Amino acid sequence: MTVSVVISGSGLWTPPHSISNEELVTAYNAYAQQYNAQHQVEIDRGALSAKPLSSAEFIEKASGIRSRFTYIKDGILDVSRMRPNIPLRADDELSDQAEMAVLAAKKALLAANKSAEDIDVVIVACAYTQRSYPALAIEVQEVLGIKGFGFDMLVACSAATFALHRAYEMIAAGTAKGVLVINPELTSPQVNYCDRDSHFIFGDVATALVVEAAETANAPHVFEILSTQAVTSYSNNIRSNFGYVSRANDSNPFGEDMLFHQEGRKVFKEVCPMAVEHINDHLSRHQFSAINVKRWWLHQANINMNNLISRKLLERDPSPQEAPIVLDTYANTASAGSIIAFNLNHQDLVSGDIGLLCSFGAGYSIGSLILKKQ
Ligand code: CO8
Repeated sequence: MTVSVVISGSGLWTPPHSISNEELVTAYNAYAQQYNAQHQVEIDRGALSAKPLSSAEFIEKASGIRSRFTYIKDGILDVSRMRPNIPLRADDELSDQAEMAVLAAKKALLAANKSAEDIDVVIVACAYTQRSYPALAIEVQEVLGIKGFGFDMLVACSAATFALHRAYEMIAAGTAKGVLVINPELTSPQVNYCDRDSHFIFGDVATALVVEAAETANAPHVFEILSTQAVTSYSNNIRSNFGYVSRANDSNPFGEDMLFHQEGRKVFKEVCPMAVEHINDHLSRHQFSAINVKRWWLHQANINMNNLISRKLLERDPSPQEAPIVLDTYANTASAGSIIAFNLNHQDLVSGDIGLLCSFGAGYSIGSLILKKQ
């Protein structure tokens, strides 16, 4: 018997703090000017490069980002710190990312009209986990009182979609009855707020989705997963060298290459055509083309990337309703971006409408799901 698998609820937890481009640029420029004054001699000698100044106008034009949410604001705008000041929690306290995950998960359960007894798998999928073990998913499982099992998975920008693929397969195979896919994207600790080219890109958020069989779903907004498709292709153009081997390498745990860094132009040029080809290929498996898609919940890294991809697919500009953008307020939230777009823009669709959820980015990795409103 073929099991119809659905997404029956979504949750979005938005952190209480936000930082505008202007605030971020003011702090960065003060830091850069202080750095340049302190290193004037080496800069004049050519031993060091001066830190260039950032601009709020550039950021908005180049990325579509106007502000970002942060889990903790304290420290990020402090010129003598330039990183969030997140208090250390004891082992017997709830960890930061588990807290974010639980807040989003509760909202997803509510939207899906489900409780802990209906779930038997928890997947925490995001770009970073704050520790290796015990898995955050198991901590979240314990807090929510879920029986069964949980695991963490990291696929950077595609963690959320790749986790949804795993959830789909588990429900289809009958090895799970209800899966919670949660994306606590705590990106701010990995952002280099001293780097003009990347200080503006990321924000914090947590999203969650409930995946179950259609026959158990009883929520008002249910989307059947018609199919999934994924591809990866190795690239060093988006990289973080942060990892547990640093201690044995004697490398600096605060070094710049331990933080997010990228060749943004190359990423833009290489990922856009990959994404277009991937999406067209996925749609063609159903004899669909772009005109059959009512809603595009695309990865949210850069508005110009989304516009280019949408134009290539549709041969016209999409309306803001067709391909919603959340970058302006949320910035790039790693794997959660397309899920935020889904969360905020799915209730108006009617039975039979087709939507496409797609992530693209670091790895490189692309993950898509074709969804049909029930
Ligand atoms: N202010 C003023 N000027 C600037 C700034 C700034 N902040 N930054 C760069 N410039 C300057 C550059 O130095 C350059 O000057 P010049 O022409 O003199 O050399 C000029 O502006 C143009 O620079 P770029 O060519 O780099 O500018 P772009 O138009 O390409 O825009 C972007 C830069 C916005 C980074 C763009 O290239 C981009 O978005 N590319 C795609 C990036 C992308 O999708 N990356 C994936 C992100 S990774 C991901 O989604 C998940 C990773 C895991 C999570 C990580 C969590 C921390």
